[in-house]
This record gives sequence, C-alpha cells and structure tokens, in this order.
Amino acid sequence: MPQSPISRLRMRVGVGLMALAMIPVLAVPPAARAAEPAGPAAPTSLRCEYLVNPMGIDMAKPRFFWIVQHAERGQIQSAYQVVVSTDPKAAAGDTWDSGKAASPKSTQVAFAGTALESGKSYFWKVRVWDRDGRESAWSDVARFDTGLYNKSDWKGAWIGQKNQLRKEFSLKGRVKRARAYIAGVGYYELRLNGRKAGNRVLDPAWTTYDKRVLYAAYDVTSFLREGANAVAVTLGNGWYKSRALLFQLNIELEDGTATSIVSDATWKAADGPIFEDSIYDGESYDARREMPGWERPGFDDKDWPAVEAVKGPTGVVSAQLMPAIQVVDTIVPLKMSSPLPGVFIFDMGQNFSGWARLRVEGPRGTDVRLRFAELLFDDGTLNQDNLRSAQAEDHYILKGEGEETWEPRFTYHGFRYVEVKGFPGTPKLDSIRGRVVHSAVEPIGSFAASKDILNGIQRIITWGQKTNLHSIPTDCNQRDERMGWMGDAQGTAEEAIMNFDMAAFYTNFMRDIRDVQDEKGRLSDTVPHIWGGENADPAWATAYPLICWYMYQYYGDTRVLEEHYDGLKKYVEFLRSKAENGLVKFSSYGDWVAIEKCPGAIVSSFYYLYDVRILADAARIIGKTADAALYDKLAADIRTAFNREYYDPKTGDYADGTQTANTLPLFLGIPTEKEGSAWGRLFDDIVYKHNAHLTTGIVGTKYIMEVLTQSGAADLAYDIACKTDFPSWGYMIASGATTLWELWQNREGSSMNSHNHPMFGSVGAWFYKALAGINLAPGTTGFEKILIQPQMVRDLTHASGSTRTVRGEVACAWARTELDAHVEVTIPFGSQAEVVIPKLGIRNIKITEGGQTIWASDTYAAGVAGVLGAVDKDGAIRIQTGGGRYIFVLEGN
Ligand code: RAM
Repeated sequence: MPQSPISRLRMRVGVGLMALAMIPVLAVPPAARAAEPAGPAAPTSLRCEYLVNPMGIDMAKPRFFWIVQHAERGQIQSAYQVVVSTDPKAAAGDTWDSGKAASPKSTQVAFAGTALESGKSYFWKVRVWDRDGRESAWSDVARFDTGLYNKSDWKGAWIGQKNQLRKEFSLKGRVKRARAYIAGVGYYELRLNGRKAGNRVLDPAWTTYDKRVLYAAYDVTSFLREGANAVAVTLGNGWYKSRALLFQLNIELEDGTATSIVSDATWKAADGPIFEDSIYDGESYDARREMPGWERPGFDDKDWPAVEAVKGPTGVVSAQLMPAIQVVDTIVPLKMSSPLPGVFIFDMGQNFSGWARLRVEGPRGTDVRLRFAELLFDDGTLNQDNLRSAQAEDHYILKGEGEETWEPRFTYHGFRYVEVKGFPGTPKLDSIRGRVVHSAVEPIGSFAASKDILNGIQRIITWGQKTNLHSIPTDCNQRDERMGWMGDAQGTAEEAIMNFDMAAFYTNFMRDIRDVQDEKGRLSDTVPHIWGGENADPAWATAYPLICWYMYQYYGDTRVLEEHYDGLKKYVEFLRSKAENGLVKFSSYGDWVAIEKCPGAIVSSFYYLYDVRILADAARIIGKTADAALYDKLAADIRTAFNREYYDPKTGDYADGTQTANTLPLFLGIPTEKEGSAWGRLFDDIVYKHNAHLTTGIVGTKYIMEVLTQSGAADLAYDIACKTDFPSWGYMIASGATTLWELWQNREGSSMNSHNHPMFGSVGAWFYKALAGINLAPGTTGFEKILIQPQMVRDLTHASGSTRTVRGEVACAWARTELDAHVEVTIPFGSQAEVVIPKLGIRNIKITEGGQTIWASDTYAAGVAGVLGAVDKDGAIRIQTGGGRYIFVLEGN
C-alpha cells in the first residue's frame, strides 16, 4: 500500500507553508447525522454592503449578505427573512421586514423598506429556511450607520491653509450618541480630547477632487464628555497638495437635545511641528515646535489666529465606503550595517510601502535624517537611483526630553532599506521599526503547492499587490509616480480578487474611473488623471468594463453593471467612433514591457472586441435587449474584421506571430477553423523558440497561462511558471526580489526599474484557477456554481487554495502519488460544484468519500450525502456535489 499522500500533505502544512485547515472533514459519522437531522445554523458574517464595519453609508438601498453553515451537505436556502430596525435588538422591524421571502439569495439582497434617514444607526438580523422548511435561529444583530445623505446636511464650511486646526466647545449634559464626519484633504488626522479617532492613516482616499471628495464617519460617543471638549485636526498636503477641512460633529445628549460642531470661522489655526510634507519627498517634523495640550480642552490658543475660509474641492462630498489605509503590520529589521561612519542602513528584509518609526534619545535640535530605498549599491550604501525625483526622506528634529518616538503622518515610501544619518550615537536594531501601510483590504485567499518556487511567486505577488493598494490600485509605491495606471489595474484584478476582499475597493475605483470620463466618452490612462494621456490606450481604459465585469462574475454584483452601464456604453461608442475598417487600432503602450513586442494595433483591437462583448452581456443582464442585440452584432463584425486584418495564412500566425499576438485571439475564441493554426504556432514558439519562457508584456502574460491551460497544455504553463532563469518570475526571486518587478529584466541604473510593480502578478489568478482548481462554473456568477478542476501537472504532488467568496469559503487541496489522488473540497452552503478529478493514467479507478464508494467499475454509485452524480468524461471523473466538505479518494492500479 502506498503511504497516503494526505499525511504528507499535513506534514508539509506542519512546517508552515500555509494554513489549510481543511482536515478533518466529517466530525459526525453520516449515520448519526441522518438519525438526527439538524437545520441550518444561524447566518454568520453578516455584511451590509461589502463592509465589515459599515459607518456612514450614504446609499438609498444598501445590500445585505450573510453566510450560512448547515450540518447537512447539499442543503440550500429556500427562504430568508431580513429585519431592519432602529432599535438595537432589531426587534421591531420598523424600517424593513422582508417577511419570509421565498428565495435562495444570500448575497446582494437590496434593502426595500421605508426610506433610510441621514445620520442614523440601524440594526438588522436575518434568519433562513432550508430546503426542508427547517428554520435557523436569528443571526446576531449587526449595525450599520447612515452618513449624510444630502448636501444640506452639511452645515459647515471649508476651512484650512494652516496644518493645525482646533476648536473647543462645552456640552451641557452626558452624551448619548456622537458621530464625526470629516473630509480633510489632502490628508487629515482627527483627535477629540487628545484621542485619535479610528485607525485610518493617509485618509481620505485620493479622488478626482473636483468631481468627488470622500468623507469618513466615526462613532465618537465615548470620546466626549459633559463640560469642556476639544476637537483638533492636523492637515497634510496629500495628493490634493493643499489643505482644506470640512467637518461636522453631530451630538445627541441623554436629555434629548441635539447639537452640532462644524468647521467654520470660529476655529483657530496654527502651523505645528510638521514643517514639510509631501508624498514623494517625505515629511519633516520639528519636535521643538510641538504645543503640548493643543488637542485637549483648556489649551491657551489666544495667540492663534482665526482659521481662514478656503475654497475647498468642488466635487460632491460622498462617503468613503471601502477599507481605509491603515498601518497593517509592523516589521522588525533583519539587520543593521554601517557602510560609512555615521551612516546606518537597516534592512527590513521585505519591500513594502509605509514608513519607519523612530526611537531616539539625544540633544535638543538633533536632526535625524531617514532615507528610503529598494536597493543598495555594492558598497552597502543606499541606492535611490530608481526613485527618480522622489526624495523619500524624512527628518525628525529632537526636542531633547528623554526617549522620543516618532513616525510621519502624511507621506509614504516604497522601500526595503532605511538609511539613518545624524543619529545621536549608534542606533540599535530596535531604533527603527517598519510600518506597513496600505488599504486594509482583508486577505481572504491562500495558495500553496509542493513546488517551492510557486510559493515564492505567490508571496511576491501578494506583497506587491497589497502594498500597491493605496486607495486606488497604484503601479508602484516608491518613485515619483504611484499612479492609478489602468493597464496595471486591470491586469492584476482577478489575482487581487482571489487574494483579497476587493469588492468595496473596486466599487470605489469604478466610480473613480467614471469621474474621469469626458463628454466624448474617453477615459484617461491614469485614474485620477495625472500621468499618461486623456485618451487612454484601449488596453488601459478596458479597466472600466473589465473590472465591472469581474465584479459581476466574482461577486454576483449586477448593481455595478446598472450603475456604470451608461458610462461603459459611452466608452464603447467612443471606441466605435475611432474604428478604422471596423477595428480600433490606436495604441500608446500595447503589450507594455514585452520582450518581443507585438504591434499595438492588435492589442487595441482585441480589447475593442472584449469591451463590446462585455457591454452586450451587461445589456442582456440588466434587461436592455435592444442594446444587447446591437452589440452582439457589432462584436460579430469585429471578430470577422479581426481575422481578416491580423491573420496571415502564409505564416499561420496572427500579426507578427509573437506569443501575445497569437494568445489574444485564442483567449477570446476569435479564430475559426480557418485560423486554427494559431494555437500550434503559439505552442511551438514557446517550446522550441523559447524553451518554455515568455516573451510577453503585461497584456500577453495575463492571458497566456489561461490559454495554454484551456487548450490542454497546462503542463507547459506549469513549466513556464517554474522557470528560474531569465525571463521568469523565478528569475526575479533568484535575483532577490521580495515583490514583483516592473520589468522581466534586472535593469540596474535605469529610471524604469521599479522593484515593486504588481502588474506581472496576473499569474496569481492562474494559481487559484488552474493549480488549485477553483473556478466559477462557466457562465455563472458569485460562486453559486463552482468548477473545481485542479491541474495535476508534471511533478506537482500537491496544491491547495482557498478563497472566501460572498457565499463562504471555497477551497480545494489535492495530493497525489502515481496510483492515487486525494481531493478535499469545501463548497459553500447553497452552492453546487462539479469536481473534476483527472484519471492520471490510473486503471480500474475507484473513488470513495468518507469510506463510501462513489465510483467503481466505470459506474457511479449513489448514496454519499451531498453527491449528486458522477460521469467519466474527457479523461476525468466529474463529480457533482452540493455544498459541504468532501474528501474524495481516487485509487486504482
Ligand atoms: C509606467 C507605469 C505603468 C504603466 C505605464 C504605461 O510609467 O509604471 O506601470 O502602466 O508606464
């Protein structure tokens, strides 16, 4: 008997690769469960909108989501009841009671009660019924707060200019409820009675300020007290490059009186210890200029001038409904060295975005200078060459009163190394801590495999991805750029969705994109638009349709299609107006940073077709049938034109036959039988010309792995993924990368040489989809129907992935030897799956689950709970299941 691979899998997990947490599956033997039928457990992980902690929702019809566990496999929800109330027990249902609604929906359930009011708290709960009519207990009660719905709810004015603003006020009773609403641009820090509200930093999110400014809402009930109170706001330049504050504090006292403190001419202002702050260049802080107590009541501000009214940004003030930027982690440096006298270099061991926290003791007036970089020169000194004009330099000037701890507020750097100069004496390793700062999207995915290089790639992808989420998806985090380049954003979106909870983040980004659209329908290369053209490369602008579409696919979100349909249509119509002979050909970047670059025109034409198809599908989904027919027809015409224009019957290639040129049409199924040679040409190019290496840029790389896998060449995709010589992801790792690079090449000395650029990370989606086998079933959304199809390629002996979807966790972990395979899957309650287990050349296959036979003598054996059937098709046994956890064991000889 071969040793069970599962025990080996456990041992690998034991050494700390990734938490699988999938074993054991069956706590209760099936017989006992049958005797004692248990209904659904109370719904858990309730969410209003996509939010964990919804504060300041300013939409009329928020949506509700819940997750259900059921003791039985294969169960479904037959009905739900949602109750929304103004009382904290959600007992009254005075705002909405859906009643028992016969529906399997547990996601995207839109509020349909009496109109929500501005600035209130609401409480909600849900219960469900299963297929057999058994009802769950009520969920716990969850709260959501509405924000300020109307412009007229804001009573204050924009004030600003200086960076420290304060106001004192007195309350004549105990506080029952208090909410602070703040839009402080570029960035703000809010303190009430000396205490910082919340844990956001670099807030609010960067937007096109003359279109939309975001405000945060805070529950500050516990911050206030009867008598004297003080509100203090520190402002930074941020991306707004000036300082303006709009603030409102709504207070209800226990005796029922209501009062508001708003930003107005009664505030006082001064310039505090921050004497310079710039995102690229850094922050300078003079602790000698601190004014102790200024954020508390009783501070003598009679010398402070009254605040100035400022124009402020002109955009609509709307709620920021996505995870804010936070200090997500603190890193201890690996080592400290001193390449020159008085110069100390700290190696954090990881490239990330954020800053350093400094601990120092020394004479008053000492100027400690911190500089940041991704690289070192050979002599061990700091190499800032690839930061271009970004200074990435912070200063802290000591006040000289014992130990001082400081970290900046209004800048961030992308770095692995910190250079310290001017330190009084010799710093110790604990003089510096790395503070990891990015949008605090929840990590929801994990991937691991028996081939270590893949785990290394997963690691540099996720570090690169999260540290480039800075309220928008940025291209890089270190040099004088850090822009919302849309090509990079669309390229990495599927990978990001598998690894992080991106729903709220992308909801916001889609609005950011809409904000830059001009009356002609054009979109810009970067969003907000600073760099690149105002008429974006189609491979960049496609971020708009593509990410809307991913949100529809992965989250089952139809609202995003409704909300953006007009914008998408306008964009597609703009493209159509630019078409030549039925094809869009203009291009600025094309298959950016490719090794063998295909003509930009074919890339643009590909995205034109892709965008039109998405628009046609979106039209169908939201019931615009005439549009659907119109764009279906347009798509068919583009396909014909594409083959006519780009396919060369003499060579059998599309365009110049580069990998990208042949990959793109294959991905969209453009070739007909006549153009059928493209696939073989692509295969030959990779295998014979390039020995399983890519020559693609960010566009081709995104699709090539999937095209190979879909065409039955997953082995080749795997070979590519495992390479460690140039060009490959493994080459980056072999050269010391801890985040993905901008280029396949290690181009020292070049100004385009970022070492943290997530755009080549698209392969991360392939890890989940192909190696861990986690896919949406074709044509379905929101993981209601799942296709588990792990590719058990070459020498890979196990792989596992899990991702938390809107319906609950979806996971697959498999392990195999020559004669058997184990596949453990987790399918959410109410979902269905097809689990595809390859036969791997094994004969006389028998498949069991929990000791019971499912497949033997080429026949399906019914009877395993949750399993609905199995067939032998295309070299695999395909098992249909309902929700639940299963371990399938395939054996034979
Ligand atoms: C570079 C950016 C980005 C890319 C553009 C075209 O400046 O870093 O990655 O999208 O160029």
